[in-house]
Amino acid sequence: MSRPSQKPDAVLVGVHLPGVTDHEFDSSMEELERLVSTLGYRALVRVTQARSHIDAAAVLGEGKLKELGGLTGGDGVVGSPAPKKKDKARLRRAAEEGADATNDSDANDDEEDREHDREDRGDDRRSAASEARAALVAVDHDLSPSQARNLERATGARVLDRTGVIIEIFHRHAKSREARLQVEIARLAYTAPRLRESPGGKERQRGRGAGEAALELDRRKIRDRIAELREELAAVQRDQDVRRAHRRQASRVALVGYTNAGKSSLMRALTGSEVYVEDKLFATLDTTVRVLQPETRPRILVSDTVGFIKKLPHDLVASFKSTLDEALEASHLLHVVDAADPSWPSQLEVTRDVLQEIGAGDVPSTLVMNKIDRLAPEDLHALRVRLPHAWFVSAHDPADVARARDRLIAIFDAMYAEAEIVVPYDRQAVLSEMHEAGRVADERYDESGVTVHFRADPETIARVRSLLARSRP
Ligand SMILES: Nc1nc2c(ncn2[C@@H]2O[C@H](COP(=O)(O)OP(=O)(O)OP(=O)(O)O)[C@@H](O)[C@H]2O)c(=O)[nH]1
Ligand SMILES: [Mg+2]
Repeated sequence: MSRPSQKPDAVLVGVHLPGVTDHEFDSSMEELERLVSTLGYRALVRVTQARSHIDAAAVLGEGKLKELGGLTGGDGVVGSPAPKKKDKARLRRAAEEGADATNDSDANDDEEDREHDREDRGDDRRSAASEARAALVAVDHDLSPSQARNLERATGARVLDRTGVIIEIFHRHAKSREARLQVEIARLAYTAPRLRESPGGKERQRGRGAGEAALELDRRKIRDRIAELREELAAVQRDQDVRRAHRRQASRVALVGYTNAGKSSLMRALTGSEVYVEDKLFATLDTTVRVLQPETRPRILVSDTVGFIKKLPHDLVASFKSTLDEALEASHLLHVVDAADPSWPSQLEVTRDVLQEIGAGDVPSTLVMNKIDRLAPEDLHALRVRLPHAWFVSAHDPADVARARDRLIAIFDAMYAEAEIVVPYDRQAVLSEMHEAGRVADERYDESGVTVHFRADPETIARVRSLLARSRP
């Protein structure tokens, strides 16, 4: 299936609703553009329309829909016949791969259709490679299954809403077992309600029981699968809890913030590690933990976390909560903001909202305005006046990073308490643990043991005391 070369790879669709400012609308479309290019689409065009409401049938009004159809090779009319068999098979394959949960909805699909689909399958596989770059229509509003179906028919293209795009990105980028399981759960939860109008599902392809019965079977299978995945996830997380427990005594800081703010870059700079940095949305989908370098006593652990985004699908928020548990356990958050992005205030707000939602709203935090190398001096000055308590850094500037490190150490230092502790001679293992977990000074030796001046966070002091108390005869 060859594609005329003038066709764009993807079309971004947005309706400018009343009450939405030009800036809000533009930055939302820009973000959708970045999301879609993260998926690998290159030639992008926008089809936007100012309208009092989102059209119930196909989002856009008639004229605009025609324009859209012209760009993608469809006829741009609601009520167009279903996509050709090959297209349908492609769409279904995408759905089965989890690449796309929003499309290929067809309530009227009948047994005869399915027969044809089945016959066409071998053919479709052969053409899969050439179809890989088929056009995408990405819509910046949530689509109902019927809107997705209508748009698909009018455009002859694959249709995704923002949620669908985000889920696909997560699906492609998740690396660790935990992240993969979480994405799969979110994806299935997103697919299940849309099944009503979908002809997908391998079970029905086998033709056993049509209609409702088959639909029920699909739904039950999805529910069972989700339950299975949740169990697997719980096991993986138990493992991680054990690992986390080992780290618990350390001082922790988590880098949180909107996607692409520069969290991983800052993490890299602070810890000298090779975490994944890319100018893409959601480059980081797993939490990584590294030691602040050069090492301090006690050591300070830094976690990098998944970035937030507006309209993050609720299921993903819920399922990524555990990825963010690392952050929740931190005693301090560095909230990283891309100061060079004019949308930073709304990105800041989104991050705060999501933190609140996952129960991290009360963790003390510092605002870190990043990428100041991209700001004009007068803009930087205005920001400094506006945000007197924020840190202003460029993750690319070693002097800024060194300063951030010092301030971070000072924050933890202020949380530490001090105590005189006597460690009996037969408990030297505790003493070496204290050296790991805090600062030990003034060692004085007498008959009862070593008396030290110990500086560490209050929990560590309490833990050391109870360790020593336990050994008393
Ligand atoms: N000019 C400039 N670019 C920066 C700075 N910090 C990060 N970047 C760039 O911004 C892009 C995103 O950086 P990342 O560190 O991957 O951002 P992130 O917050 O980890 O993003 P996600 O993992 O996607 O949430 C990369 O291209 C970085 O090189 C900075 O201080 N100045
Ligand atoms: Mg990152």
